[in-house]
Amino acid sequence: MSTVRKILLPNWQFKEASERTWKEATVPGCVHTDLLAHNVIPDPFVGKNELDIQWVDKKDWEYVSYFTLTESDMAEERLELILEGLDTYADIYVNSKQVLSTDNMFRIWKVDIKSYVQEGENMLHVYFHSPIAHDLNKPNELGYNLPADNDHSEDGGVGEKKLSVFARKAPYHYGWDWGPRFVTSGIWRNVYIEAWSHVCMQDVFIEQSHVTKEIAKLKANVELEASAPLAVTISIADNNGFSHEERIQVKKGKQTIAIPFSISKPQLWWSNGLGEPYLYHFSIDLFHNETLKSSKKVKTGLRSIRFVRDHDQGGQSFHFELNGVPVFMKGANHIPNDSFLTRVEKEDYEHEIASAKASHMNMLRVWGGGIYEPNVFYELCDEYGLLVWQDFMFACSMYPGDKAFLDNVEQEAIDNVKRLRNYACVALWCGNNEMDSAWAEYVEDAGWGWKQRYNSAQRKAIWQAYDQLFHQLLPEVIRKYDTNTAYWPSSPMQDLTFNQDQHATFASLKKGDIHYWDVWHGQKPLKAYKANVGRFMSEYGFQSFPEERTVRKYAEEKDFALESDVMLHHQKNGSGNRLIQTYMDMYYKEPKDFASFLHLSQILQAKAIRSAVEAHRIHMPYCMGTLYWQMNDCWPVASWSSMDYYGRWKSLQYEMKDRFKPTILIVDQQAEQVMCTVVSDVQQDQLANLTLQIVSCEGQIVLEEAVRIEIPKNASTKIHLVDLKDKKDWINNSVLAAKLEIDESIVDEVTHLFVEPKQMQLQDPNIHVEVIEGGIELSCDHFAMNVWMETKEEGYFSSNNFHLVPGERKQIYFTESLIQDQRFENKQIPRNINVQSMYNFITF
Ligand code: BMA
Repeated sequence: MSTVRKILLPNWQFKEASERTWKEATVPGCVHTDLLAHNVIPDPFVGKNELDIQWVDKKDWEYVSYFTLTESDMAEERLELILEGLDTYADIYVNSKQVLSTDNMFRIWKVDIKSYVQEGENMLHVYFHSPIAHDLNKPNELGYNLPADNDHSEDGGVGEKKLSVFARKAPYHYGWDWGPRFVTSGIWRNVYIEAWSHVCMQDVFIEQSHVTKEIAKLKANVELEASAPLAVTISIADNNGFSHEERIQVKKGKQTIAIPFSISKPQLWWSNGLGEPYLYHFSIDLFHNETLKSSKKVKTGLRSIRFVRDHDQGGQSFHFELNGVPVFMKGANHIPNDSFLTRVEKEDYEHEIASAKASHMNMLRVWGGGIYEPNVFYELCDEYGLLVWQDFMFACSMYPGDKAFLDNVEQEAIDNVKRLRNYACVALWCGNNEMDSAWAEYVEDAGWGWKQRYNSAQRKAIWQAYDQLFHQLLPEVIRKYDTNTAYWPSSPMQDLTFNQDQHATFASLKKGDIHYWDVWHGQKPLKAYKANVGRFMSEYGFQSFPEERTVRKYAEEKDFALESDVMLHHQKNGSGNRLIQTYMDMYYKEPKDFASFLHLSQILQAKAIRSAVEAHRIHMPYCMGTLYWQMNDCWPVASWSSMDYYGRWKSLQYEMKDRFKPTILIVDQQAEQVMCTVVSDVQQDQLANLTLQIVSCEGQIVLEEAVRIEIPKNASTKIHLVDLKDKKDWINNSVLAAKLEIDESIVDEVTHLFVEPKQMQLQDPNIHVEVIEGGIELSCDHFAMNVWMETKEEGYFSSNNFHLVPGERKQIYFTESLIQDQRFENKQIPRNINVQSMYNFITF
């Protein structure tokens, strides 16, 4: 009796259904990347090529693999074909007989093909129906279009028909306000045959019923199938010498066996900033008569996560408690890393997650318009200590509610909850993105104007579908399959009240989470961030352009104008360019050329999000989380991201690395007073020295103060006030340089401008760069605003986009890889460094 074996399927080929010749294919992959590899389509990301390859999604595509089975393969009782991801409408044939038909990209498909195969050569044939042709008639069948504001149906040549909502397929494939429309087809995750006899473990869930530093009470829920009753032994062991064994009589068929066990004095898993994200490596082995029959490995961290929504003075809390500690969440919203998902390698995920860690983040939100990410994403979040807010894949649309659709979604939810529930990082399941507030059932004049498009029967049907899906079906799946993780129906939302208090509106900052878009979409000035702080800010954002190097990947020199066709094509938010320009005029002088404009847009974005983050952190513990929109990009484009498609850090990423530090000083000017506040995420009280200097642009110290302060743990504390009365004459020719020192090391530095940047009297700063032990040191002769360093080689600086005051010496470290070095300790010296500052970017 052998153990369960995996048989891989080799040598894939593909073709368009009406064609004859098969071509080599990559699996996992998709039609677009295979066509690109054969030069059938041009690079989809260059120029306006997107529009020329919309034909791909109107065709059917076929994939085939010839595989060999041996005599011993054939001797197994079961040969289960497992398809971990098919995008999307596919018929699967084994040796020309249909074994399966699929309709959901997010599900895992499994079928026993024993009776269809033979010893020797066999054929697996996957026929993909065009997702567009498949769903084209759905709006007619339903009698109306469902709202789906981001679906670029016109670009796809299907007019008004919003088909994205009918397909259980990544919503962003149909276009978004930062993404192109590429409706892919393909085998996007692994395909293999699992060969076994007698008994096979399908899944092991290590349920964490009760975890404290004294004891972790756990339960291994082992899901297995046996072809006949059998006496087995199941052993559970970890990497620390713990082991536990149980003898069990299994019955014929599928069953789940619960094996309780406990680990005393467990080493807990902590999120970034609070401690080590320690992981246990569990091996679960199933034996029959001393022979190993089936085994599984589960790597997980032991921790308790509580989603706390207690009534309090301010309304109702919205925060996460990790191992009993209330944690302020700092992070961003994550979107898929590519329009073509299988191009995303482990290194790409790791670069993103290492960037998040280097930026002192502790949470990423996997947003509902993308995908349930592959295991590697969550493994890395576990390893790096990043908590995950996990949306189900529904966003900014309303969806059908027929039984077939709901059954399909239920299975999708089960598959993904089971796949992800072992990861220590998963902190919250959330039903959808912005649907509760966009529809706004209980407030007639709230929402995005969707309800009014329908008659009362249609309205009722649409809301009923919503209610069933997000208030019944999904929470029920969580209750059954992931008991210990909380569920939140929609982001943003106040509370599930079934009345007008349910929806998040900007008037209600007292409970629930908030997507604050009055700055940007609502065109309010940046100071509006300060007045609109809720209990948890799960979205807010500000666009910028990627750097010139990245723009050159899609545009040629001749396109280098904001309103050129190509630049506009890579700006998917209709008002985007106008908004960038309007805000830029408010705060900055005119950029001197196109390249400077690109960079100034990044400086502007960093300024905007900095002011939001400071407003949120200053209001801790009233506000207990800030996740800006958005971390990454799926192609090179103007967007709200902090790092571009190539993983290059925009000014914003550096700003976040600075503003998400565990202990920060916030300098806030209101009229003639400047208030200094210290926010600390550190779990101990600290003693510090605060030094304040008012320095003129030429380097003269106008005023100096030093105070000794106490910083309470995990709190925001106002510590010092500077009065600006009578000091008006030097205000646009000097800055406030503040330093916070603990045990003789500087934990934070802030250079505060008393006026808007465009009012500053800038002169050539004459920046000096000196090589020092393991890094470089910068100094200047005249105030240098928004110093920006670039190198030819790809790399990251320990700090960038900072102001430099004459007399100050700033040490900078550099790394070529954040995966190797998130703390910039490897001390690489950047070559060919180019240092500029605001003085170089603007016209005078
Ligand atoms: C948020 C997101 C996305 C969108 C972004 C920018 O609300 O949920 O739908 O891309 O705004 O508009």
